Amino acid sequence: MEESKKVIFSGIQPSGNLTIGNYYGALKNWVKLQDEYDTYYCIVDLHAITVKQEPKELRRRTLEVLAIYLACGLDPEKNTIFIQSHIPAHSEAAWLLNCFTYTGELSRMTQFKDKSARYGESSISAGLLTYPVLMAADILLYNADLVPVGSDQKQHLEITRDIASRFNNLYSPTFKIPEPYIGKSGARIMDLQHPEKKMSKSADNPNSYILIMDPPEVIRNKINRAVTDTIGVVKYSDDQPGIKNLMDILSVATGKGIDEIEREYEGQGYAKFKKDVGEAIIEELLPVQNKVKEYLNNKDLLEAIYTKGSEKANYVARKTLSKMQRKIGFVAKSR
Ligand code: AQP
Repeated sequence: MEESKKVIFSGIQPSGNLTIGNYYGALKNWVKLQDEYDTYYCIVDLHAITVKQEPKELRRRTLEVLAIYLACGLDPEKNTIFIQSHIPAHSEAAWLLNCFTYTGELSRMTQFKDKSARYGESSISAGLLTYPVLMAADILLYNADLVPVGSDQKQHLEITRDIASRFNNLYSPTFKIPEPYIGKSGARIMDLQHPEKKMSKSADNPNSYILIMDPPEVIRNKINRAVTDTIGVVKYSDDQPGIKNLMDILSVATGKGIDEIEREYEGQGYAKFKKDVGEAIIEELLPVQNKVKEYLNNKDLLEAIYTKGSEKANYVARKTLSKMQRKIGFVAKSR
């Protein structure tokens, strides 16, 4: 039975505190996949250090992300949940795959262009350029069939497929070629101050995002300050990107359809609408926040969970890595 399940791999970087973008765009959907698929959910700390991180904060956030995964409903018995840096095969495979990737294709990646523009020439690490190769290693090590990706990550999955095919053609079939997983529900949540950009945990202005751990008062204030327009009608239109985003949020938080929301707020202006969006988020996040706090008070349990996850992940990843090493022509280690 277990063998027939398709494999899914995904992860979130502990590069900042998680936002409702991570919640509605990733976590809430991951939970729905845990019965049907063989799922690997990773906290991708190796990816996080492609930009500067404060060590103490990185450590704190990594455990908090794990607590959030669990609090959102990911069951450690059903999913392999682990911390990326605990599995040396990720770094080793990434090096090998680096040698089958062209610098030209890496420098064309939109995320690299965006982040390098943001952090300035002198502080762009080589890791930021080779980030997609590490992501390819993450996915290919577990023979993932499917990778849930937001539209911003599509390019990285494409390059993973290219690298895998290149390796397979050069040697012999080694890697499964992964497909994007497009969920039935799930939304792209936009920046509350600049709704033309996606909501990002590393945005400079805290009013741009709502954190999963933001207290109710903060959530109310941030929604109140969210940019709207002077049209004054709750309508799902590209001319009203701020309102459109808030409608998407209300829809994923309550399960109401967009048409239903338009009808409900017809002729009412924005005040009541914004209030309801804030309350819907609070209602959904409060139980999650309480569970996160409980998990964070039980560090032994967190340690037991990531240790168990890394044992399974390590077994699978090492097997793929050995296969890669053998095909490339490395001399096998004596046992
Ligand atoms: N705004 C969003 N809307 C929908 N989905 C989102 N995701 C992130 N932001 C949104 C989804 O969360 C998963 C993991 O994201 P990540 O943290 O690994 O990287 P990211 O996409 O680069 O997220 P951030 O918040 O923008 O991180 P920083 O600021 O550190 O670069 C993915 O499945 C992603 O689609």
